[in-house]
Amino acid sequence: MAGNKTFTMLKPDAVENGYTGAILEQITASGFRIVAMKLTQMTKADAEKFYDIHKERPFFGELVEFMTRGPIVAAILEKENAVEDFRTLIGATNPEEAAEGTIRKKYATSIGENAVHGSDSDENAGIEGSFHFAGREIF
Ligand code: RTP
Ligand code: MG
Repeated sequence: MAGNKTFTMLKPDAVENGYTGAILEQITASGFRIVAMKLTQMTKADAEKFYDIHKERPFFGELVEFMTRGPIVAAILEKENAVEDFRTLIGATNPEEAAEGTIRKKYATSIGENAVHGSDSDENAGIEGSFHFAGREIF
């Protein structure tokens, strides 16, 4: 079923700030169906592996530190055109550049602590979903 799933994480800042319910409400109200979900915390090794593509970037250490400092909500979402539509819903990486009404505009703190992750391709959605969930956890 390529093309209709994406993977998301509500990042530690969003969970700490008590935005979990509001963000999930906006996601489901926007037509995404939750097909897998859990509260979990990544280890340093998990985060380094998940963000391997960014390992040469100057913010890598900060990103791993941030993503491991507390629990996240990991979820797989289903909707037609899921990857692209979800990235539209969350808005630009930097909340200052994110469109009005987007999740990052409303709930992100900074470019680093930006409340939510969204997969950037169908291929990565599959890889990232499998990183966090076993087959029997996906409905
Ligand atoms: P994400 O992967 O979390 O959905 O975000 P994205 O595609 O919009 O951004 P990406 O370029 O993939 O960067 C991944 C995450 O790294 C942190 N970041 N910090 N300090 C900085 O300049 C900086 N740039 C990126 C953010 O948490 C970003 O979401
Ligand atoms: Mg990305």
